Amino acid sequence: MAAELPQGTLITVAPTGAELAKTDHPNLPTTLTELVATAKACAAARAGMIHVHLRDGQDRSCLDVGRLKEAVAAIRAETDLLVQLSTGGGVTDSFEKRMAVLDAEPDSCSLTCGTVNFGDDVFTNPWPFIAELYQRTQARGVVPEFELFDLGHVSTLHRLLDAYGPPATGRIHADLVMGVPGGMPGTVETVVAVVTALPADATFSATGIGRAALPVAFAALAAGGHLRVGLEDTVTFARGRPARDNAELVERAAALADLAGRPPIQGADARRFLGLRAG
Ligand code: KMH
Ligand code: ZN
Repeated sequence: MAAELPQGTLITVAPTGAELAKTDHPNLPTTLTELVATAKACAAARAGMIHVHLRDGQDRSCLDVGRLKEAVAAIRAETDLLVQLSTGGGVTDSFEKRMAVLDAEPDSCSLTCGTVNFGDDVFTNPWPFIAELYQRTQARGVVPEFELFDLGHVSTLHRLLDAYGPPATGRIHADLVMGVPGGMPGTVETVVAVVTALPADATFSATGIGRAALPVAFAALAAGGHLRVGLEDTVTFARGRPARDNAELVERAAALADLAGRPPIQGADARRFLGLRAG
């Protein structure tokens, strides 16, 4: 019989992303020192996982494996956060570089289940790339977090599992990214549609971009899901009021989880939730 999952809410913080710059938010962590300080503050605010994008000196997306390894080690040295590396990178990063992210040996990686219009750009994720990346996660025991930007991405998730079986850890965990211009909207109806279509034993978190942040968080919690927050997705706390920093968004998510009666899980519980052995 499968072991029971820890109760509670996994809060993932996505502090940086690939698109914004300091001019969009002064507390966007774009250096390793800032990233580690952010990780510590967000762990104290009760985040359980961090979704990492690195930047080069010019604010561009950086998928250098050496620097990713350094970041994974630095975050692990200072916090008990699970470390999830983005394999999405920025829209111009090559498939090869995105795949090589696994060489940095994170606990988890994002794995987007389809192509999506992304504002004026296209975030490209064709089936051969998805299938190859997924098999590499299985070979390395890295937990894939299946990023779903659109309802059709759920069909690809089913296709992936049918073709190659479950992730190495046996756990299927998805993240609904809602409200990207070109992707699915951040509404209650859409949360319900996606969650209804997920594999029966899957868990999910959700994040709403911009003004979709709060409706999506409430809907996800009501549907038994988990939360992702952070400046990658939302730079405001409320209309016309910039978020102080990532930790403030995590603090609010933790308060919502408390109110929902499913307080945040961290450390060993978060690891067990994703099917990982004790760290
Ligand atoms: N920056 C976006 C193009 C991921 O991290 O896997 C892709 C993204 C998704 O942020
Ligand atoms: Zn990302």
